[in-house]
Amino acid sequence: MREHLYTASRMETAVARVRRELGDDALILSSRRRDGRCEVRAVAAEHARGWREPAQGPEPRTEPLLSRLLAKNGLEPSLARLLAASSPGAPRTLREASEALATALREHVAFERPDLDEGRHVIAFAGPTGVGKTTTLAKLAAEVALVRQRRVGLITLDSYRVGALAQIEAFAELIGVPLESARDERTFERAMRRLADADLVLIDTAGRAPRDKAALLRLAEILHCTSDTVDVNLLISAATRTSELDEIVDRHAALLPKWLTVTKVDEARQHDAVVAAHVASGRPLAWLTTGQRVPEDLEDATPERLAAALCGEEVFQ
Ligand SMILES: Nc1nc2c(ncn2[C@@H]2O[C@H](COP(=O)(O)OP(=O)(O)OP(=O)(O)O)[C@@H](O)[C@H]2O)c(=O)[nH]1
Ligand SMILES: [Mg+2]
Repeated sequence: MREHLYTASRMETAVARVRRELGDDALILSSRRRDGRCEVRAVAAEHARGWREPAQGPEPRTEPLLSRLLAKNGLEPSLARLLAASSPGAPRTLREASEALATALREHVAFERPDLDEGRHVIAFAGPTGVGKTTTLAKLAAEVALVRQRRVGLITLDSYRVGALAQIEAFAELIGVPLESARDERTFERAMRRLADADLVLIDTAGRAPRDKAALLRLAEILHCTSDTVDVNLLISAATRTSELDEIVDRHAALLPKWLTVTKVDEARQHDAVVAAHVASGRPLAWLTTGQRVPEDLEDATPERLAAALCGEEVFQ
C-alpha cells in the first residue's frame, strides 16, 4: 500500500489534490494541521483493498432480525436460534422474516390433518378441563356438515360435568347432526353402530384435571374398545404455562393422541406455546382455534400462519 502525503495551506486544497491525483475514490488515511499547514495522508483506491478502518473496539454484533423477533415473542432461546439458523436468507423486513420462518417451520414442525373430504374418520377430542373441546368439535362438525356437505355424527362421553349434555345438544341441533350419548364400552359401541354410515364421527370427552389419571385410563379403554379406529385429537390451550405442558402430555399419553390442536390462540399474547406444545407432545399440529365463534374461529395449522404469528403479526385477533 503506497501512501501519499499532500500539504497545502487549506484543508480543501489538500483534499482536492488527493482527488485529482489519486482519483475520487481515494482513501484518506489521516489529516492534520502542522506548522500552519494542512497535511493529508491518502492512498489510491486500488491500494486500499483489504484496508480496514483503524480498530475502534469490536464491531457491535447485530442479532439477525428473525432471532430478535422470535426472542421478543417469547420463544425459548435455543428453539429461536434453531429456527432462525434454519431460515433461509437474511430477512430485513417483517414479511421476509415471516416467509423465511415458514420455511424453517416446515422443516422442524410437523403439520398434519385428516383429509375430511375423503373416507370415514372417527375423531375423539381430549384435553384438560375447559380447553375448548366441545366448542372446537362443534366448529369442525359445522364446517364438515354444512360447508363440505358430508354426513357427521356426534357422540358425547361427557356425563360428568353439569350442563355438558345440554351444551352439545344445542350444537347438534343448530348444525342439524345426530347426537348419541355413551358412558361405557357397551353404550359406546351402540353409539358407534348407530352412526355407522357417518363420514365423520366426532367424540366429545369430559375434561378432567391432568392429575386424574384413572379417568383418562378409563377413557382410553372405552375409546379403543371398538373395531373402528378412533383417532385422538389432543387439545392444549395456548395459555398453558410451559411448566405444565409436560404433565398434560404425559397424562394424555394413554390415549395415544394422533394430532395436536392448540386452542385459544387469540387469547395468548405470545405464540410460543403453540411450538412448545408441539415439541412437548411430538404430535403434528392439526388445527388452531382463534375465538369463541362457531364455526368461524377454527383454522388449519399451517407454517405460514404460525410463522406470521411468531413474528408478531396480529393474525389471530
Ligand atoms: N377466546 C377463546 N375462547 C374459546 C376458544 N375455544 C373455546 N373457547 C371458550 O372456552 C370456554 C370453554 O369451552 P368448552 O368448549 O366448553 O371447553 P371444554 O374443553 O369442552 O370444557 P369441559 O368439557 O368442561 O372440559 C367456552 O367459553 C368457549 O367459548 C378459543 O379459541 N378462544
Ligand atoms: Mg366440553
